[in-house]
Amino acid sequence: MESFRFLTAGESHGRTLGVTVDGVPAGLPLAAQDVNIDLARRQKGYGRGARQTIEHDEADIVSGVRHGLTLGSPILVLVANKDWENWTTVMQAEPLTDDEAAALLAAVEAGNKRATPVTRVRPGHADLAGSLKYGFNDVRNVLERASARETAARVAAGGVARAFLRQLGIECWSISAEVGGVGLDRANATRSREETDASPLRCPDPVAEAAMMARVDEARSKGDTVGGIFEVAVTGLPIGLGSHVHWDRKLDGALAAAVMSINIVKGVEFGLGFDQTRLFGSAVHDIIDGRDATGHWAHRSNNAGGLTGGITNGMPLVIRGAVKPISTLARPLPSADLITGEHVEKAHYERSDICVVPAAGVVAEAMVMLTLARAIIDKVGGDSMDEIQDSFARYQARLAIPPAGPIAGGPRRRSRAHGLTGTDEAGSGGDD
Ligand code: EPS
Repeated sequence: MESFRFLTAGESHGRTLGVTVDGVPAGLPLAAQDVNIDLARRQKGYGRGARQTIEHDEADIVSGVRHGLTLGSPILVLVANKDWENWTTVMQAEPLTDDEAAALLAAVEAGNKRATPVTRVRPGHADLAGSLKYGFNDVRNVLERASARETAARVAAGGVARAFLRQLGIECWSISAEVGGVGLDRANATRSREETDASPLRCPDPVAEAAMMARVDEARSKGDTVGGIFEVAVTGLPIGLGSHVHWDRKLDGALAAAVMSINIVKGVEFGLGFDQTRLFGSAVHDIIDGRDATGHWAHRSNNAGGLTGGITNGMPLVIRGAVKPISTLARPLPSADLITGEHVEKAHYERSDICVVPAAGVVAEAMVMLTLARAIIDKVGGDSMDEIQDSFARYQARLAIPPAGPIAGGPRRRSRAHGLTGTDEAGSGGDD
């Protein structure tokens, strides 16, 4: 059975978001506060929209945990939408009564934007393809779920994975590496993790951050949006998560799929990423210095980003995601109407964000942590934290033990006929 699998539910302006996380081991200490820290981090960032001033995302853990410890049963976490109270009839799950339908129609006639069906599709959003695919005549039926509001539920699930990974000494964190074409300078990355988390764009380089903020201001003043690049790093991973033996067991593939699935992400790279295509192999591959006394294998660099052959190699995992500029523009692009099919001067506009690079980084942390938690349980197995911690420690101790030297031709086999150690025939291939 797959561990740490999860399903989210909820519309952006519906009553609540929710996530079920299944396959979490029993005995993991977990409280809402563990999850709330990440929910709050996801809401922040210079260039975030007005919605974040309405919401105060908080986890309501309703199942799978008893007296602060997980039970091994599915964990259901709800994150209420405070904005729901402004959308009750527009978004209600129950069929409308005649009176409610008449009130909604009257609201449309009075010019209420929330009540009015959306038909002018936004370029870059799921509006057009989603409406045609599902046969909708109101784009709201698509945009409510396509909205990145759903990522709050993923972050809630990620909080559970973070609690699990912490028990094994594994830490995951992200930064904004680029916003609106302005990149950080690693030589100026002087901020601590706490300072970075508290900074407007979660960038460790204060000089670059000021220029990034200027780009956000420029976009805002033009009714436009900006994208960028986030970087997720994970420390404390053992060698050996994932596998080289088959495409769907390669951990880089699983991580890339997890990060690519984030609403706004258009590209994923590990370590040196696309830059390595322009270098000679000798400048790319991380020289291995050897095993130290603790069993750690030192590499001189980490251009591979912590994974080789689809397997973690003991170096920090480094993943970057390309964030496209938000597709809802305050100065909308020309588009077309879903019903008439005709060109319109302005696409639909609905309150939105200017820049979500720091928030996307927090969502990527969640997706990465959920994928790693699954990979760890795949590797060491176990239903309870005690079991997992024991087998995780045993596996790491085993990595520190030098393997026996190889015997050319393989170990000698026993002869079936005589039950004796075979002769030279059993181990052919030696050339000493
Ligand atoms: C978001 C909430 C949404 C948007 C944004 C992400 O809130 P509202 O639509 O009520 O303003 O700010 O959604 C999108 C980027 C999108 O494309 O729909 C959130 O909580 O992250």
